[in-house]
Amino acid sequence: MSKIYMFDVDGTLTPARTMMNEDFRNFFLRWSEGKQIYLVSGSDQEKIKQQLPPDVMRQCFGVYSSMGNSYHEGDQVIYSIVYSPSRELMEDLEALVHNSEYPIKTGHHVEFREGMVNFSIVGRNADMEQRAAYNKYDMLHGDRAGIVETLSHCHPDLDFAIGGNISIDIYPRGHDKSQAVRHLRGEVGSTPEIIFFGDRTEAPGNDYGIVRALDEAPEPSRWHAVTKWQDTMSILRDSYSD
Ligand code: M1P
Repeated sequence: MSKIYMFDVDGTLTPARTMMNEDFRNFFLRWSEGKQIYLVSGSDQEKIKQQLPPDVMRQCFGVYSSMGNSYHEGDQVIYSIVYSPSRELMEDLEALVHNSEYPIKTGHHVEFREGMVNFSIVGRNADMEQRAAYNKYDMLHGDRAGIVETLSHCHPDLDFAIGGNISIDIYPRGHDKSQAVRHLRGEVGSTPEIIFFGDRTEAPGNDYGIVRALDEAPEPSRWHAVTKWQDTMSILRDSYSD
């Protein structure tokens, strides 16, 4: 085996929290035949399965979810890391929601996942319209970047990363997507080339940890920064069709 392909999900294979496009699904099924594919997402396993059809999931040898804090092969959980956020962090998140000038708060602001929490000012109950409105506000005001900066100062033991359209992933320092690369290298026991696709490859994006790990590792690797699934599809078709 000469190449391993790793894909982020939201923003890379699908729009955030949205089903995979049907044309891309058909292309991906053909393209991935005989290839070694892994997913590495900030999302949990359940959300990934809502967005990627079962036939696409079956093409994936393994799925690193919750920033690589959990790993599945098919329905089998291979590992899952436990994390309990501190009372101080929970109070800070509550205060941020309370004091935010953003007017729409839909509830479910903190979601507990394996090894991490996901935090959102508008709340994970937001519908698509509310998600789009918050995302527009965030792009205009840098809301999430400001929150990441504030929280990073108060909690130096934690990492805060932006992924998707409305939320921030929070986890113990270093427990980012680089875990997937380290685990995979250990499992495979050889040095195949890793090729990664992600949409948040710049700090504080939640793909930054994995691309940094790939750049620093002595083993061969490549990564591609995309902004939407169409970019991923074009790169796969143009550069990895063999
Ligand atoms: O992969 C990062 C995040 O992508 C989506 O984020 P949002 O809800 O902010 O659009 C979600 O899948 C989220 O769970 C995930 O952490």
